Amino acid sequence: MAQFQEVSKLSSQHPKPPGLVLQYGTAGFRSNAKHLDHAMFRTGLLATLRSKKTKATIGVMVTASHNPEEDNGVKLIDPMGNMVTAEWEGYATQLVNAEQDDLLIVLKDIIEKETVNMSQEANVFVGKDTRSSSVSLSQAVLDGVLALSGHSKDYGLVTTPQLHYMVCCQNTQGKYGEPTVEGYYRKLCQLLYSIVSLCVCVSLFVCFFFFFFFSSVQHAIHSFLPLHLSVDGANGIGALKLHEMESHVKSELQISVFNDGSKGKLNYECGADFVKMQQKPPTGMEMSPGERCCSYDGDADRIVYYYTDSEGQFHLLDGDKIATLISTFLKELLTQVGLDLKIAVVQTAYANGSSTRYLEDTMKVIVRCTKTGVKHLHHAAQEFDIGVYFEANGHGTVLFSEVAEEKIQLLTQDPNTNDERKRAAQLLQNTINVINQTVGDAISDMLLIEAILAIKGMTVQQWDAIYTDLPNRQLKVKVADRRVIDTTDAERRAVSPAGLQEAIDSLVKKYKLARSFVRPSGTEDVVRVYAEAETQESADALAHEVSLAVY
Ligand code: 16G
Ligand code: ZN
Repeated sequence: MAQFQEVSKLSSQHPKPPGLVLQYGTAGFRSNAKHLDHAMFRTGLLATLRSKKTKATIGVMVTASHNPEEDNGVKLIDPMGNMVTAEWEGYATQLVNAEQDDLLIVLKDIIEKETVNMSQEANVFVGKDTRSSSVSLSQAVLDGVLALSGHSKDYGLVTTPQLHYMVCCQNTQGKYGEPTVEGYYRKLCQLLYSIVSLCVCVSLFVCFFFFFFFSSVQHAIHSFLPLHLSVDGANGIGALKLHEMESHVKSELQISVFNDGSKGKLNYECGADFVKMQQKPPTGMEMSPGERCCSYDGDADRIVYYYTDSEGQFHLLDGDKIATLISTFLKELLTQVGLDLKIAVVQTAYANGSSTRYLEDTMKVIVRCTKTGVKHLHHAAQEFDIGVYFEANGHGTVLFSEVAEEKIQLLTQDPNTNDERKRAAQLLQNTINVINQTVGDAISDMLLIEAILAIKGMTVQQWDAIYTDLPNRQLKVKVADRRVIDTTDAERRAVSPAGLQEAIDSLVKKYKLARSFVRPSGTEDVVRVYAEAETQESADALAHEVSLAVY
């Protein structure tokens, strides 16, 4: 077939280094950019097949997120903006690892197994981050789509969540929004305006209720507008996009962008991963005591907040604190509207023990723990009316079931609902719209957090004080073969090698409020060790002792 001749011809321009093996993991394919040209071309092929199979638009994002500038990676996005299924992850690994002469055999095998109708049209959206290698690598993806006569749309420089959003908009015929970057800003920012204006209404209402004078009402309005925030853009795509968005929110939110890529290197001593792992501010950021700051990662799907206090002490508000703020806000609104919707928070084993205790014991919210990796959290969150999921590293979002969305929308239109209830329903409705439900999104999460803080009249210090994190430490250990470690119970217990869990258990017993686990990394050739305890010294010592037990 002519189609396959084109694949042969173009694939010879993107040859596979013989013997190289890559694995499609939680972050897609990720490696040094030098090894990825063939993987990109072949991911373009597979995206085209997936599009034919699903009769929908598929996304391909070229990024290595928080990895160093020299690395790159690629990830497929399914029609509703989700990650691809496990089966197709398997096909991706098979196709990318096929030696040059076997490529067509493996390709035809996938077509046959999935009964792909090759005469079906295919559409693929492609996006890339700011890495210098992303230019040629995204071209390789486009070549792959072309080789199977698929249509492609190159969005160029976009954040990962923006591309997820475009794919979802396209496949829902605009129901989710308009599949353009401008449409994305308009959707997200308009909601900030209305959330803030509703907040003004709430302030007016509260002030009226307490018989405050008009002047104090004015004060209440002006005391939080515009909001001020310093953002570390990790010298990546997030910084570019914040500059693009600035004009949309000028009078509501003033953003000072640091590490915007004009001087520094991508993710180098900056970005959400650096700040979370090092528990210190990024370089290149000017911070005054008490000032609210946040960091994005290299593809802007993660966010963490922080501030320094008057003594210069650094305080981190990670994904757990964000999940707590958002779920508390949503739970309060649900109580106000009187809707009986099941809300849950989904975390991983990395969630700080204090956050889990606070959510379960004080907030009385259902908490679920899943394996690391967004798809696991996303999947678990789908089981509830409202599922708030966040990894401690700052990747997360909120999912609303169709039933929840319908009930909330009905309330906003119900003529028999009183004003206070209607306002709360309207806030819920606006919250739904500001959230990127396809995947964690630093820009969307930031706009929501800023709105919540404004509505609650809360400072970053008050948010931080909701609960106190247990001191913790993460270490990585290099071992001969990390796959000998197998885990169960959402990665909280090791089942192999024999004796390891017993060793961890007896070490944990030595410390107060202690917990520790080990798991093989899905993105690096290391074993990760996590420990928390009553004091930083204990957490450090426990992490060290557990890492010795791993050898
Ligand atoms: C990937 C995952 C992230 C997870 C991280 C863990 C996605 C989109 N990303 O970046 O959620 O926290 O891997 O890395 O799923 P690790 O396995 O090396 O600890
Ligand atoms: Zn990322």
